Amino acid sequence: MTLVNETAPIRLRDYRRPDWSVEAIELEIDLGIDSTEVTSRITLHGDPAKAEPLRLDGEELELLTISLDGRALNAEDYRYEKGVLEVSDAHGGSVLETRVRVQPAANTTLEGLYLSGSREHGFLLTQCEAEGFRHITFFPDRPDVLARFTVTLRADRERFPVLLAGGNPAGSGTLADGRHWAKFVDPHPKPCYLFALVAGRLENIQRDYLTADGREVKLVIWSEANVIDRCHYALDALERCMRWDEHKYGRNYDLDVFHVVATHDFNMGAMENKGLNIFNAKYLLADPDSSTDEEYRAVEAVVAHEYFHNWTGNRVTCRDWFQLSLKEGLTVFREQQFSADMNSLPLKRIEDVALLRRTQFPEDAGPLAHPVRPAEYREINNFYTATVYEKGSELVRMIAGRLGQEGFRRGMDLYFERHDGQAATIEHFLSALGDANRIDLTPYLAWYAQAGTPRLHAKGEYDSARREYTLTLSQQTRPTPGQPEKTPLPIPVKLSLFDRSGTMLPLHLQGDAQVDGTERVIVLDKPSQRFVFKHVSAPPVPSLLRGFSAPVVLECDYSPEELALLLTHDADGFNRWEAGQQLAMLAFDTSHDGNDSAACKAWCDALAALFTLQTIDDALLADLLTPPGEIEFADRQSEVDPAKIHAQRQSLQHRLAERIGVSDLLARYRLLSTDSHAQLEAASQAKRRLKRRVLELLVLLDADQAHELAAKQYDSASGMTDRLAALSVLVRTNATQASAALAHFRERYADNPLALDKWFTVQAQVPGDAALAIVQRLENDPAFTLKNPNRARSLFGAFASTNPSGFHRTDGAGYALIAERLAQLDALNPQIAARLATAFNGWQRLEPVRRSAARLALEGLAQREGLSPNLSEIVSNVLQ
Ligand code: 0A1
Ligand code: ZN
Repeated sequence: MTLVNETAPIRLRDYRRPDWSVEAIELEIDLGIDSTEVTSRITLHGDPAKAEPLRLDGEELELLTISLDGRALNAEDYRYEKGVLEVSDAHGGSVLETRVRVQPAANTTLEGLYLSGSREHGFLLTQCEAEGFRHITFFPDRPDVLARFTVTLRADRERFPVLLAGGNPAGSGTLADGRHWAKFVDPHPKPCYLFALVAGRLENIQRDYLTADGREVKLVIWSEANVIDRCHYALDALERCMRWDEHKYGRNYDLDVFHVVATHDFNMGAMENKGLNIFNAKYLLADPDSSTDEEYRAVEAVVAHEYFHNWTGNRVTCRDWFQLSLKEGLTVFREQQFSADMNSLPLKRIEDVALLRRTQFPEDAGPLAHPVRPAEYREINNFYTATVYEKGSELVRMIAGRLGQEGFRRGMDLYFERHDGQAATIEHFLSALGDANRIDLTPYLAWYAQAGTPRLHAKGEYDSARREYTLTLSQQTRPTPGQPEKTPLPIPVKLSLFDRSGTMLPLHLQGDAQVDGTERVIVLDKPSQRFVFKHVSAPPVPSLLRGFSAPVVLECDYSPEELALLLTHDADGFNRWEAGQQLAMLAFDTSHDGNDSAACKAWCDALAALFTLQTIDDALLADLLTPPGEIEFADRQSEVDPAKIHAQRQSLQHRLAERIGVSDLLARYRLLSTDSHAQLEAASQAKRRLKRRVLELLVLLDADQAHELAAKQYDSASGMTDRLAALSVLVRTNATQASAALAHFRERYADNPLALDKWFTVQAQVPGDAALAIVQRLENDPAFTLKNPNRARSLFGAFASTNPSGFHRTDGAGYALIAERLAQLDALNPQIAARLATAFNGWQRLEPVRRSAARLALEGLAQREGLSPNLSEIVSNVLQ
């Protein structure tokens, strides 16, 4: 099967420094919904010796006028075709002025300048990362061209009372005909992907902030009037993360104002534009009535993520888009540290590792696998992936662990000192961290260059005569597309040894002069290595990869008893959870046709004991009681039957519920229900989390009773967490009470799109064959639209990417529906279509019937005329 993909890939090894630099850009923008005129004056510097003609990027721009150093250019002086404006006579020191027209309201891609909301009430905004600026004006649209931006916005005052751009305000005033203007100057040179503007009728909340180095800053959050009351939590979170960055990394904010704007129409989570962050409303608005506890945490995390970019991304930016993880992996890591500090370290680690396994491991194991620093791409927007973000963060974490807290801070200080104001590479980052600590970190570069999740095999042998324990570690990474051969990587393995009573043993590694605590890191950097521990008096149980010290799959022949011991005794919450996950995997692999294996028994017994003990934090207990997800189980199988996986996982949970027993579950549910206020305190959140889990177990044993409780919980819930948990149990288990609750929810949240998204999602996640008809009914709901990314994701994304037993029908109707909608979506918004298409990742490992149905749908899609480069790249890669 060949798919025509005419564009040649862009390769990392072809990188060349820009021929032209831009000292400054002055923009004058006359805003209108249908037509906006952009005048740009750029001061260029080029090396006259090189004599390359000036080439600027520009997509779908209507060129009105063009002049060089004040002289209007003739048709023979320039050429504009295929997204490039070439000007023949430019020389070092030239000023090029262009005037172009763009059409915001007609722009459905949500890239460049576009309209959010309706023509009457909506507002204008921009999204430039990665290559959106070329949809606004002509410019060298690459991150290694940094320029000083001066921006003047002009618009009708009545229709666009608020005018915002990045940088510091530098004046505003009135014009004739009811128009007004506002000017902004950004003192920090920046790449054009960090440019932003916003214009419309917006309200704000604000607060004064004094930075640690004494700058008075205005923090302002903007949104449409009807949701401005839901922005307070984000403003608090912003202040918290600013303080944290000052304290933890010594980084201060560097402009006089920091604007944050919420929009319902956004392709991604949020965007770190310098001084003017723009957020998907989903990650900015929060209130107890319509946001769950998880959503509160997500708002805090994303606000922090975007703010942290001001240093890791903006002050030090990326030389080219291959270095994307330089800013993203590092910023995700910083956000994870912050969230752990604000909430709970083990819970955050559990959440992040579970996310990595659910999203990044499957990516790394299939046709879309790519290194954290890819070597080539066609469409850069397709590389905002779990690998670049989440695995990238794990790499930073490994390195930070190697350097220790102080060493990492020293390294980061040197990184900022050396590269502030520059466009840097992963090599620069590793050199700074290494140099500050006199350590050679270049071996870690291989992690950035090699795709695939390494398998770490561990085997322990105890020699009672010598009282020695030998741990043999070996590593292997399977081939990935374009990378048949793999090299061994440095894998830091944090470990402890436990005796059979659950006590940690002192560690005396052969070669060390003495005992070195009860937890330490050993580094495997060869295909295989032996580590000998001395003075071990009895066969120990190793606790390996503590805190998930490296992003690998651990293969270790634990017995069920050994895992149960760790699940019961490990003092570290994360490792306790991890032991439970491994034990559940073992139980899953060994229990068939209702026969409980030893592993299943051990898992249920250990959890039932922890359940009654009541000494563990409620939230951690909720996580312990949750087996790995269906996607994680599927990831380990060579021939996947999603319906079977769903059934087997359900039966595992059924066993657990039985082992705990109805009466204990009920008693605990009642106990947890006494705290019914939707408070944000950790203890209240933890109760809600456990209550949901208990209800989910209860419904497996006694559906009628659980449905009654759920219906009551739905009616009396004081916040969204309890309400949605109850609704989800009712809907997923087909309760008679479900339809009334759904109707109520629909009505109650008719004017709240973020809440309504959840209404679509719970229904799209009904397991099994019932899901398809539900999805088909819902797409005809008047509130459904493909034009809004959140809404499209809430239905089709939830169905195709998070409901394996619903999407992967044997008749292929799930695939056919999604393929059809992908084609429609692609015509509106290629970025969103391409992302949804990744739901097909892994189809090659489906059992034969589903596999051929999936192939048919994908090939049909591939053959359609006029697919965007975004979608066709994903479809052709997935099909390989
Ligand atoms: N840099 C943003 C992510 C982002 C990427 C692309 C976008 O538009 C195509 C928008 C946002 C972040 O990491 O938060
Ligand atoms: Zn980011």
